[in-house]
Amino acid sequence: MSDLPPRPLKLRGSSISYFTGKMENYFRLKGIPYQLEAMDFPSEVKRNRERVGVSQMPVVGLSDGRWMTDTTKMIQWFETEYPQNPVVPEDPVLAYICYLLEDWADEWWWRPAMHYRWYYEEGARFASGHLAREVASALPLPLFIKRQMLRRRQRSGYTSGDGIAKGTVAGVEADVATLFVSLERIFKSRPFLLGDYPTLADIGFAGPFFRHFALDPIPLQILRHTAPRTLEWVMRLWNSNPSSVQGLLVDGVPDDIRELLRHMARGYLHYLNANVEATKKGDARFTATVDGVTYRQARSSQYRIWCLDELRKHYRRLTQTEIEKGQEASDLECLLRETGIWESLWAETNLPLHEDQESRLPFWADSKMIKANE
Ligand SMILES: N[C@@H](CCC(=O)N[C@@H](CS)C(=O)NCC(=O)O)C(=O)O
Repeated sequence: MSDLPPRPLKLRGSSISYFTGKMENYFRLKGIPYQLEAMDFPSEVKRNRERVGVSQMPVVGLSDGRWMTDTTKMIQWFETEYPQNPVVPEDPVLAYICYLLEDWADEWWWRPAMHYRWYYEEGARFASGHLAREVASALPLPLFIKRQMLRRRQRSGYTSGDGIAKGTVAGVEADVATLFVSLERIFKSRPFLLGDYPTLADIGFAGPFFRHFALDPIPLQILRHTAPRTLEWVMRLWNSNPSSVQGLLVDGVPDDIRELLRHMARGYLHYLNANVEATKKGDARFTATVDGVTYRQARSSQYRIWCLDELRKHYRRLTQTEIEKGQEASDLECLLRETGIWESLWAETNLPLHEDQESRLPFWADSKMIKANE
């Protein structure tokens, strides 16, 4: 078992960033010391491209001088380096639920989180001021210009420029409200998503919640009034450390988790397949109706093709033993069929992946989640 790093790791990002917050929750849970440093725009954009292939936050600097990116793959790497108190449960069904929920949290809830931050004046005022001072302080421009630039960049990259038009807003917000209802139901019966202590599923959901829904003025107000238990969970997770890993995980898959999986199947997985279709056709943008909400001119993402492939690979790896034993259908397959995940997971044939795409992660990324206007 390796010892924890002797010196704090460098975590370069922003104190209000989605994925920086996810990584911090992970490091705290594992007791891995880190130092959060503000990423410096624009000077670090070029440096990060040279170091890790893309410019995105966070990046993590190891004491041997190597740099890493992509929270999903970084967490997998740290789990092999520091295997004590693993965040992925041993049980293959729960392990797979973790991979599903992490991916859903990373790739689907990003857009609503950005929506709440940048659509409403309260959120945009807070975040543009914070980011202008934190990560763009070296940019030689007046503060109000930097704030305007940030608003425009984030909106055109991630909200109005990624499928959210005026007519989409109600649907996006209803989707978030449905998630809050499901989470309240879960936290009524246990402290973390899968039981008495946090797993990768909680870490994944730290992305949208810790630095967005539970920080930005509008969703925070909604959480206070409609989902106070979920708000408590955000802080319970943040306040966790290796000694919190005690007690039991759920025995079997509770109905409340099945409900989340159904929600994911009719929404995110459907979107992932529309993204595959668009990418196959070479379309940079596509329109898709997902769970009753029409996203027009959403950006297609090469990275998310890889995400779907990763979900398939995890499934195959986790069910290897059952397959070798000649068992007809694994317990996991039954769960995935019942919740509607199965069909969408395998619907697309010949995923349009690039050769060896993302195979060098977490030390080198071939593509970004989605491209913002830079
Ligand atoms: N899949 C990546 C996503 C990282 C990411 O997209 N981070 C956002 C900020 S929270 C970012 O840097 N976006 C790039 C940009 O805005 O140019 C991860 O898990 O680390």
